Amino acid sequence: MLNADTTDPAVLRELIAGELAAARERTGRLTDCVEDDELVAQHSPLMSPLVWDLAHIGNQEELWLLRNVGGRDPMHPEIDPLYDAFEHPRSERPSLPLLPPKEARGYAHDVRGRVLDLLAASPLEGSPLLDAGFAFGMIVQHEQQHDETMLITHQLRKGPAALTAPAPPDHADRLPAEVLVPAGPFTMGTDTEPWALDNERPAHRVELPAYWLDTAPVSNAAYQVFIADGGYDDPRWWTERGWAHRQQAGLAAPLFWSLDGGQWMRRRFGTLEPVPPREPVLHVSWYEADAYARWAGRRLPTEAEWEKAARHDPATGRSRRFPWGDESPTPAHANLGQQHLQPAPVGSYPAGQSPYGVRQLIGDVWEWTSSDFHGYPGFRVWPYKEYSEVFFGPEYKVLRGGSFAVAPVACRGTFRNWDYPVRRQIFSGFRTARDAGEEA
Ligand code: AVJ
Ligand code: FE
Repeated sequence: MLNADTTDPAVLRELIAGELAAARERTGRLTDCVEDDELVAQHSPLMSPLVWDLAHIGNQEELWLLRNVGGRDPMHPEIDPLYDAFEHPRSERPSLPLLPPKEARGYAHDVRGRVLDLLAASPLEGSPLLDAGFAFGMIVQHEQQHDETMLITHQLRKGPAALTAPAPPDHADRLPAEVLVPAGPFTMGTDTEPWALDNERPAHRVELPAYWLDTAPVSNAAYQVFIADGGYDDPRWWTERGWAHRQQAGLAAPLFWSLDGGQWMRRRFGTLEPVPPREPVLHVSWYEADAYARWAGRRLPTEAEWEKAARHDPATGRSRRFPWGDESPTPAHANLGQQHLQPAPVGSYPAGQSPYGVRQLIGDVWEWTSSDFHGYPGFRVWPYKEYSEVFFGPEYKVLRGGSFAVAPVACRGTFRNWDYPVRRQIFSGFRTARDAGEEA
């Protein structure tokens, strides 16, 4: 994977080609495992038909790499509006005259062939879009992000399992429940990560008071205590909006959970199974995460608290790319890349822990933070305002750290995701925090 020292264009070209191939391999796995009727069907009004994602991936790649970088003419200008995410909301997409599966695959394949020719001839420097292969990196991350979106569609899909994967390794340790992060400044965001997206920039100093942070994400077992204690029925734990939503949506447990006798069950990619007590809780909304934290006498961490715990190295005062250091993720560090279709038990991944001893910040489950999605001080749109800026504001909450569904190339200590506080079809969990106050 790319880092700031990768400057040799031949090395960079090979790396980009590898990342493009890896993304397409994943896209293939997600779309070759079901019949055409399932590719064109809408499995949930929250999601596009899989065949839309497929052609949209090709269309964005054509737009940014062939047209903007390569200066080529549009291949099929008439289809552009169909695949513009801002022209048609997801709920409308099944009624559009979309490319059928064979044509969608063919289009993405044609684009890719031309992109590989372009890459072979590109100096990968000389303009902001080309420097360090940024536009290629952005497109690789875009495809991988849609691969996560498509995995969410698979989770929402009814019917028997289409995807399988081995369980993650179970190396969970018994650890202290929380760690203390002492007061002090740290560097949030980045100026040096070559493929960082606009909302991760610029690097800036943030001063934080001391706080305690959960060593690992909140487990299903812990969450079940909240349920059993009547947490869903007690408005004291919920914000006003959260309570209104809980009432109106009839929330009583995480999405995909059901009670069978006294046993909580969950549906996971087409299989009904007992809820595993030691796994991080998954498929909860921000409102549920926030209510749990309040019930536990705690709160969600701010985005800055999450990032300091994940990146700050107290020995050097520097912020690093990942909790374990600057090296790219390996399977020993984190549960990423859809290698396993579920999170690992809480307390896993000793090699991935941060200097403060915090585990599973990267991978496993996206973690809700208390923060609204805003640009950092000095934010500049790059290269288009529809990636981040149009979403800035109080309606969206920030999630950090990536899930088992996120590719390493689209995951780092600075990466920011966002969604509405009601959403829970995403691979979302959380951990809690509290002020350290006088004791620190
Ligand atoms: C960053 C995950 C919120 O899926 O809406 C994909 C990523 N942007 N295509 C999304 C994205 C354009 C985005 N998230
Ligand atoms: Fe997209």
